[in-house]
Amino acid sequence: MTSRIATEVRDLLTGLGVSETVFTSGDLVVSSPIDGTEIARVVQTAPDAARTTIGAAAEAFAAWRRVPAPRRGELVRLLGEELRANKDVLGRLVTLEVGKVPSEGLGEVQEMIDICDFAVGLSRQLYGLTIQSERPDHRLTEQWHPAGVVGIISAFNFPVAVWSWNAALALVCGDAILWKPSEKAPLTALATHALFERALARFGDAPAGLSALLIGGRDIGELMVEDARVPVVSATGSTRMGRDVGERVARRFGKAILELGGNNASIVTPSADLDLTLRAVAFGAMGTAGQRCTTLRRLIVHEDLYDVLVPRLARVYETIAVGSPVDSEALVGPLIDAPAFAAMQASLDAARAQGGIVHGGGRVDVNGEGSFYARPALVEMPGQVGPVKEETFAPILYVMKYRDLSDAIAMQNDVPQGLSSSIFGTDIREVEQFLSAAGSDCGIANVNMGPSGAEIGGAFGGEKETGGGRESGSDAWRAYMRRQTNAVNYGRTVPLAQGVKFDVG
Ligand code: UN1
Repeated sequence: MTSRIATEVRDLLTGLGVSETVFTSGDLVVSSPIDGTEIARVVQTAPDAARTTIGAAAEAFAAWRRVPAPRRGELVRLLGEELRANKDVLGRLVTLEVGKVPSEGLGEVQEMIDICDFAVGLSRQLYGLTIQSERPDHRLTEQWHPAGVVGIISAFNFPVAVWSWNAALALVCGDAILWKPSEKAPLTALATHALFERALARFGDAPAGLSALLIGGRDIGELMVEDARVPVVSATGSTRMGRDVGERVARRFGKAILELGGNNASIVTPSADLDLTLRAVAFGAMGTAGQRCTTLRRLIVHEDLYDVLVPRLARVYETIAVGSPVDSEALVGPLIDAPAFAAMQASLDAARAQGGIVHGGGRVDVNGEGSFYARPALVEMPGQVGPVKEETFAPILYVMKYRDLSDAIAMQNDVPQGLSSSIFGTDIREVEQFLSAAGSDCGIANVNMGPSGAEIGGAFGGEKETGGGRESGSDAWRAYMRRQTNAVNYGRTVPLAQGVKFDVG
């Protein structure tokens, strides 16, 4: 029997022009986490077809790199227009396929629109440098050229926005793109690509093969990772996956942009505004059902505040609405699948074994056996031990005490991951210590907000096991181009650098 979610998904996808065969006659089974029902069977890309697609992308690149960048920006501007016009449809599909509550589904599409706007502006920039030459009548410059085919591997939790961060930049930078979406979220990828194809049709003369989807499991991703025709691979997902991708891409001297695990902490100092802190912590730790790389997972609270803040927080955890994103106004939707729920329970058991006091965390029956909803868990921990140092992709917030800010910062940094972090406080000395070179070691460090929910304007990514890549705003575009230094002699002699003489008379 076709579920009501399957019917809605079918109507939305066909409305965008995706052929029904593509998502009903394959063997990649997709279920909605909302009620666990099967919603599609997507056709996977065969390995041979994937190799041909990579070849076509390489050919498209050869043409696209010669198109002036502002003209390339026009394609991304049209993509942004399609996304604006179809924000509701794509946002709804994000909700249906991965279970995000409506405002977060729509927010994800807004993030795509924002990066398109940003990239359009960039298409008239992509600045190089001029450098003063030490030689007379010489000019020294640096310019940026397109890098080649960019392979994008994305995760289920931001099934479309992370693609757009990479795609919008890569396209204006003159690259061709390939996209291997998460096996758990191929439908939103099909929808996004249909919108991209509309933009292409309106654009008119983009080379065939400029962008393609590679749908399937790990083996299809590996084809891209191993292929020297793909000089840049941008991968979002687990540290385990990223270590493998990074090593393989490096072995063939390709470049990897890695955005991997986070184990993000916030420090609550004595000068914090507690009402603000409470709201920000709630969104940071429970938003997206704890399934963001940037989710707040560790709260390090000054001992003088602990007995005030933690009971207030526990009340929010007890009362926050957990429920279906389509049938309720709940702020916390489902976990993606059964393994995610099992991992959450395993971490809670491990925390208990280490002396943790667990509030919440149990299963909430919303739509029966096949779907996995959980009450977010607040866990008081005696110290930073066991599961606290791991990333469990679920709504678990470990709370710990500190006395000196330096100890709190050391604790915040004492995990393998280095994506995001934040401090709550109004004492400028404490805040600046946290932001200083001896402060947070993460790629993102915020003040009076949680670690998640970044705008696209800043560079996004993190250090240590988070992988070191940067995507999205600021100068992240450079990773999608290759740098070339140009020295030009416009004189009539051959003066050598460093005063070297080589006079052949
Ligand atoms: C992710 O979880 O992979 O900063 C990306 C945020 C979002 C992006 C998260 N803008 O939380």
